[in-house]
Amino acid sequence: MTAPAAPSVAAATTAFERLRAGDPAALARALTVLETDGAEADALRRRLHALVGSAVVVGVTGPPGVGKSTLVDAYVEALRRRRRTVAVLAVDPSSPLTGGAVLGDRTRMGQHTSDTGVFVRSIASRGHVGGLALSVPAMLDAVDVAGFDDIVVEAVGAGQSEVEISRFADVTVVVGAPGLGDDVQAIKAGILEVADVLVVNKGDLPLADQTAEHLRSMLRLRSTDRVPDVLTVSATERRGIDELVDAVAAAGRDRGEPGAGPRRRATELLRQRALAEVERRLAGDGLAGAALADLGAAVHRGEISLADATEAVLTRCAAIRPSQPADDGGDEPSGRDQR
Ligand SMILES: Nc1nc2c(ncn2[C@@H]2O[C@H](COP(=O)(O)OP(=O)(O)OP(=O)(O)O)[C@@H](O)[C@H]2O)c(=O)[nH]1
Ligand SMILES: [Mg+2]
Repeated sequence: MTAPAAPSVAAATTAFERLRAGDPAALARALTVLETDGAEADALRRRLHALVGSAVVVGVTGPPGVGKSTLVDAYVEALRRRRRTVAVLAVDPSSPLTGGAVLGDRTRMGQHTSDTGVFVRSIASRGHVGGLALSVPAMLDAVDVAGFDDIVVEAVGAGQSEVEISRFADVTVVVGAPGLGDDVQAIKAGILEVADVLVVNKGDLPLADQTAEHLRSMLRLRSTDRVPDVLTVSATERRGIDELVDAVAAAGRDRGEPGAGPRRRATELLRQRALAEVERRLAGDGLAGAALADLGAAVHRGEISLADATEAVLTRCAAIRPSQPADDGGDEPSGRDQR
């Protein structure tokens, strides 16, 4: 039996059609829908997944203050000279409660506001309890459908977001600055691992070349085959930016056959959803939450191995029906309940 289309599905269909027609207001609204993640988001995501595939997603990350935003601005300029359209999603960790930062200031993108080939959007990472990955991959799909050639995601390298970014970007650019060379912990090993291209920005300052050399020697110590390029650039003086565009394009060519990026984003979305859902079920005081406490006690008493207890917890989680069923619901009987 087919239920009549829910209002959310009708709204998502309209949103999708306007998006595909390249309406910037529709894109802004679609991103809000996806970020807020209600019933309409689910319906919209389904439509988006079927059609994405041509935009190159570049993740730009690195410690605070190294010049990521200035670099992204210069990068956008260089892409526009090559007649490529570009959307920038800036992940902003600042708190909306303390006023945060003004978008134009934060992203340094003010000069592009009248250019229809550039779209800028800020994403407040504070609202994303389960991490950015719960909504950003779908937002990237929306921008992709809207027809942009390139998508740049800027994320401050604080917490998890830098590594998260690399999971749904086609190319990950890690930015550092001179002075970090002596204390390379500032660019943590975890970030180096995800870099496709490493940039030492502020190349106009002393020690930039030493920092780049330092990074190169660190990279040579690793046992992986994939050795990222290390480029020295100056975002403020617009030096080395075309080389960066070329390096990103070269790295992007290795990203797999068409559709690989969107598939990876969908997979990442699924992975994060599944993890968040397990968290949610364990946090409740229903079956899974109680099972967690009971099994924890049994592990403590040595009655069950940690591995077996883990399996048991996951089994309990799987037995709980979601409180918000997926959009089509399937035809499973609604037998089990949480209480
Ligand atoms: N000398 C020099 N300064 C730069 C360069 N690029 C950026 N800066 C300066 O570095 C400071 C930080 O720049 P942002 O672009 O805001 O750095 P960010 O990494 O985006 O900072 P967060 O978003 O706060 O992490 C600003 O004062 C910039 O003017 C550069 O190439 N050379
Ligand atoms: Mg910034």
